[in-house]
Amino acid sequence: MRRFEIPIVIGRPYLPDFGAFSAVSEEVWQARILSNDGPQLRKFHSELAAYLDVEETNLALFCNGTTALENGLKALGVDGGEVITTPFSFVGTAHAIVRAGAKPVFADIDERTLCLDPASCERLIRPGVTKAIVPVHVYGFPCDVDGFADLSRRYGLKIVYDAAHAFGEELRGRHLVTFGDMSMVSFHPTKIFHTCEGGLLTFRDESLQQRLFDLRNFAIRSETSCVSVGGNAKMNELQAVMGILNLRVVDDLLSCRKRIHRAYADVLAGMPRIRFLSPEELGVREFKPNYSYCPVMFEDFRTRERVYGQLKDLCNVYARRYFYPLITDCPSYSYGRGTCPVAEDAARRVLSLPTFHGLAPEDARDVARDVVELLEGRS
Ligand code: T4K
Repeated sequence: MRRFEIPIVIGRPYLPDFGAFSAVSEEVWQARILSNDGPQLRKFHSELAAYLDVEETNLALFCNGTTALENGLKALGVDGGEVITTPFSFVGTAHAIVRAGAKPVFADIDERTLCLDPASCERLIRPGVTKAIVPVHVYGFPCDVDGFADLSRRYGLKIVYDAAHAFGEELRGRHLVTFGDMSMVSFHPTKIFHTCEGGLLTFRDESLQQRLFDLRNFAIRSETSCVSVGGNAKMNELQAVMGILNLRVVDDLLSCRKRIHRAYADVLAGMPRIRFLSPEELGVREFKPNYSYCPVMFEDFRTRERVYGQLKDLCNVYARRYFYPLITDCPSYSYGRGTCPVAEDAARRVLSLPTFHGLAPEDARDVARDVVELLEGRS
């Protein structure tokens, strides 16, 4: 068994060369524009639109992903209604729904993809009360986009994807983060592509953009005009600089994750007593994954807890139990506890293994071997 000298943490942000960052930041210093839709933000907005192959009218940048989702839901008018979502996600997904003035209602997940199950959602739809569904592309695994499009058509509901994990992925030749009525992407440092903190909304209906800009900047449109109520959710110029630089190396960021994922798969795929969750195993056609997470499913809670603890204590490896506890285990959402058995089971058995730009594939392979040895050992 290998004990790493330097701790292997779950993730570390990629950082561009400091010289390159200061060179572009020099422009910020010269301009002394630090926020409020400055030149770097506008440049990043255009470059992102080009990368995602969407019109500039169909996206909006925010200070973080949770705020983006909250404002997106506000713009779609979910206030006072119910929004169906998954308990198997980061708690920010549910918080955004509440902060947009709606009640999250929790449906169960598909046991293969761990993403929200459209059939489970359909049972919870209340005509006139349910306003939207927020499925999450968990670990970057694509939701059943056809199933949700069908629900949207039949019940007139908005589909807003939490695509926090899905940057860089393509489904049927289109960026996964452009599906649905709206999609939110997180640019947090723990994500493949980041802007220190940051968030993005892409949306189908371009008329939403003005409303989103209003929500983002106090609804101020000019020195003398404030048209409604808005907050402050702006991305600043240095965040945008980070985004511009990281976008230049996005292919490298993606291929590095692929190499790490492959190293884990070499050891873990097909192993008895565990399931290494991989996009290949899901068999989604015409899908280009980003390999943003490397989750393993153990046979039971006790084994997961033991391996998680021993990886830390014996190997100096800091895996994380994303997503445990479930959102419905948090006091604010406990009304959903016991209603989603598949999610409850998955949360107790899953473990995300470290993956980040700079993690050597040989080290990932050793982490995987440690997992296997611990699994075979006795508690
Ligand atoms: N929806 C979903 C499905 C999400 O996963 C998230 C965020 C959101 C919505 C909300 O998007 P944002 O509003 O965040 O844009 C992390 C992140 O804080 C969170 O953004 C993320 N999901 C969640 C899955 O993971 P923690 O509690 O694991 O973060 P933390 O501080 O323990 O850091 C993890 C590791 O990364 C540590 O080993 C330290 C390292 N790290 C972290 C930061 C922030 C660094 O090396 N440098 C850093 O700057 O939550």
